[in-house]
Amino acid sequence: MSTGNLQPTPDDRFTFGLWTVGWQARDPFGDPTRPALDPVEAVHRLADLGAYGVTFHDDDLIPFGSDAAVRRQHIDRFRSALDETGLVVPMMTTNLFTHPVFKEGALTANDRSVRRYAMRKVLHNLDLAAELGARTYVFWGGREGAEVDVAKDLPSALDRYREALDTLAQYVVDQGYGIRFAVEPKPNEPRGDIFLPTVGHALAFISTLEHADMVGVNPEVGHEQMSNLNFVHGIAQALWQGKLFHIDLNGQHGPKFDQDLVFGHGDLISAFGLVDLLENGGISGASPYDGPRHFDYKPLRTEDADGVWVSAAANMRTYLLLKERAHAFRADPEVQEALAMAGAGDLATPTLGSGESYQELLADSSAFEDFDAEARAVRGEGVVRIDQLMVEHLTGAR
Ligand SMILES: [Mn+2]
Repeated sequence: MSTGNLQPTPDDRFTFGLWTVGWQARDPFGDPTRPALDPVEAVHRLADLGAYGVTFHDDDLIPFGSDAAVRRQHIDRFRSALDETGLVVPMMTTNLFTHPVFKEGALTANDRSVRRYAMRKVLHNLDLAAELGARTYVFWGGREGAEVDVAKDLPSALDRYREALDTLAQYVVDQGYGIRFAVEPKPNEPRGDIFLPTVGHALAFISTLEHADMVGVNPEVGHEQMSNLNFVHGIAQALWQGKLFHIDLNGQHGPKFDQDLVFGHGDLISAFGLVDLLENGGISGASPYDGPRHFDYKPLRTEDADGVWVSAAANMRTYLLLKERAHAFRADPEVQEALAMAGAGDLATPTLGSGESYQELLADSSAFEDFDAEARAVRGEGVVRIDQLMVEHLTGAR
């Protein structure tokens, strides 16, 4: 096994949320284990580690309730740190979940005044997103959901969600901001159940929007795995539909609370498949994702400040290791032979011939009347050999 250069550079387009390295490790059962982190220090430390950019919720940078002068002070010193380091802000988002006013929902709260307040909070932060050059604006509706289904008019909640995104998208169009929206699915936590719980739900919802063309998804590894879903399949479909506008990379050990582990520190084989898909397009080699590789993780509560930066570096190093391993896997002649034996590349060939319709298919006796299903069924498909070759590349045995 050979490893190339594993030092991250801005060309790798690694980005981190301010709330990730800045997480003080307060959980439902325990107090913080780390002091607050100045966003300016976060920018410098991430730049030193080779990151490309930072992302944030409005309240990560500007404390909730700040007046205009204080708000501007926070923005200006953050902007200076960006200018000093060259870090960019490719994505921003709104905190519509921490303040108690959002306890019953934000854009989908029963209380219309809360909904109007939430929309204004987004509009305000969209102006800052444009000012800082963000290209993607994420909507994670952590409080958009319910614990008591009979206390919520569920179809109306989806109406109000759509109304909000239609209105906010119109604002972006009218202002000429050139920002795209990305809906982030999550099945539960903090709400008992959250609306738009999976990539599939989000894609279906987006198709109903007035500005559907400017709305995609921001899937997170752990969020899909919390639902026991295959994240690689979800990403493949989002890419296939041209809707992978952003991605949140982290780790998760199956269906349980949202662990937000370092990328690759959960299901490593799934992480390999994901990086292979993002970097190589999988077997087909079709258009890989070209957006930021964004880490949305939480440094373990066991770690001190030094451990935060060890974990930040670990996300990037793991991604680069998997990228290197995926390239080696694809380049291995034995892998290529095994894939050819399994006919993996044949799936890209259309089932009907050029110009063929169902009439020709009906007339083709070799397709049905003379097709020997019993004989075909006897042949092995050769998939396990490919799985083992992948594991050997992943473990450094090849
Ligand atoms: Mn998460």
